[in-house]
Amino acid sequence: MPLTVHRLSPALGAEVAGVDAGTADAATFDAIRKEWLASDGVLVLRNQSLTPEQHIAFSRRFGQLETHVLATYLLPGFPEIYRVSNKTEGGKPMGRARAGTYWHSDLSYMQKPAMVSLLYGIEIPPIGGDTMFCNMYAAYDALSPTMKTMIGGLRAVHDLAFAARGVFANERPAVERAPAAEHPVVRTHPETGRKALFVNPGFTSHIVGLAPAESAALLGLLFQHATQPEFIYRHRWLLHDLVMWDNRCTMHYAIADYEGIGERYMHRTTVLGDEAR
Ligand SMILES: O=C(O)CCC(=O)C(=O)O
Repeated sequence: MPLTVHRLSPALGAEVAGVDAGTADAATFDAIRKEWLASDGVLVLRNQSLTPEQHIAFSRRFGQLETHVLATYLLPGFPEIYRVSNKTEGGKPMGRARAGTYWHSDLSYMQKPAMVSLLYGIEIPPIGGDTMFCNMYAAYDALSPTMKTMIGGLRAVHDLAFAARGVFANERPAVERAPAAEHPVVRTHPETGRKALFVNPGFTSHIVGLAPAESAALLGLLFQHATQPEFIYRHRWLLHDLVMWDNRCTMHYAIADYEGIGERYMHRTTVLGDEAR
């Protein structure tokens, strides 16, 4: 079945209407997957109606699911689902509040970083709570040939304990158990064959073989370059969107600007990918 697809921004992103992820047959799933790869990293399925079981089953069609290291935010009975929310129940958080309020690529601190994350918007505030995505293929392509040569053979360390000093300060015991991983600064996407920058402010602690000041300066330059508005799509959530982002060629940033405005409750699954090469 051909899908009806609309590009959401020149930078990246596309939306598909009229498909039901919960009941998609194999041909529909293949078409969704093809459009996801063609979207440069963000595909939005509108108007979904997914039980946790359906969300998990749809996600498993991409590959093996990961159980998030922050166990307190997992959906009871469904360890594959990580909850992102500003809501509380009986005084306890219903999900991680202010999750991802920094540029990052999911699980880049793991040996096999995430392939795709699938975030389902179950409650959204009337305004605010957008998620920004940046296209790391475009960021790489726009570098000068000399810079591409300079960074081509470099590797960087991604470390959740590094993040623990900042955004994860309240989660220290859990995140400091996670070992660090080393990846190329430029990776080749295993499915599209395109090159993408693969460093992010959230989890990349340093570039291997550079002095600390050199590493900080180069990473700062690459982060500033990658997050230029021209490379960004800002997703304004509609109720029951299922947003699927490719962590191999994008970074994302969740904007925490809705406290006192409304409640936001989301379910996320994460599919493991290959080692970055
Ligand atoms: O809440 C969002 O929009 C995204 C949260 C996030 O960054 C994540 O789940 O990795």
